[in-house]
Amino acid sequence: MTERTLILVKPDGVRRGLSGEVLRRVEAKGYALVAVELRTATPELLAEHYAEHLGKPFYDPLVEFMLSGPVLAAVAEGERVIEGFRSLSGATDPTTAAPGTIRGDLARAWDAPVIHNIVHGSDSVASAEREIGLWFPGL
Ligand code: DAT
Ligand code: MG
Repeated sequence: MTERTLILVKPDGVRRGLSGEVLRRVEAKGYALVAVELRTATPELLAEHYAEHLGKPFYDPLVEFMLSGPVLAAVAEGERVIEGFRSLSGATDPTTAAPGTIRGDLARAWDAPVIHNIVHGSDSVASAEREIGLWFPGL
């Protein structure tokens, strides 16, 4: 089924100049970019985006990290792209994310209270619809 997913290159990825590398991998895999925009998040947007993590020990550091610089927000489209981009991203913990994945190739553990892992990708059809609506209300 053709789907859309929300992709964020997080502030660590933008700072390190990896936005193009992430988009390159998405396009090389065969997904189409529907929207791409460099944005600065707001506390209100992140409170909605990360609502599922409210109350967890890493929640405040996560929001602070996501506000630490611009993010590249993108929407990609394709057959099973939600699952496909999660597969391209690799596991949440970049130390053990498989080589060949974005996180496995490009990130490692940092001495920080929150994991820095370069990208966000929606994890289900419901999350993708919700997150695209938050970041790109015009789509
Ligand atoms: P993912 O981004 O792989 O979907 P998630 O939704 O569980 O992972 O968590 C959102 C982000 O929060 C994740 O990309 C990095 C950070 N994070 C998750 N679990 C963490 C933990 N145990 N300690 C520190 N940061 C964490
Ligand atoms: Mg998640």
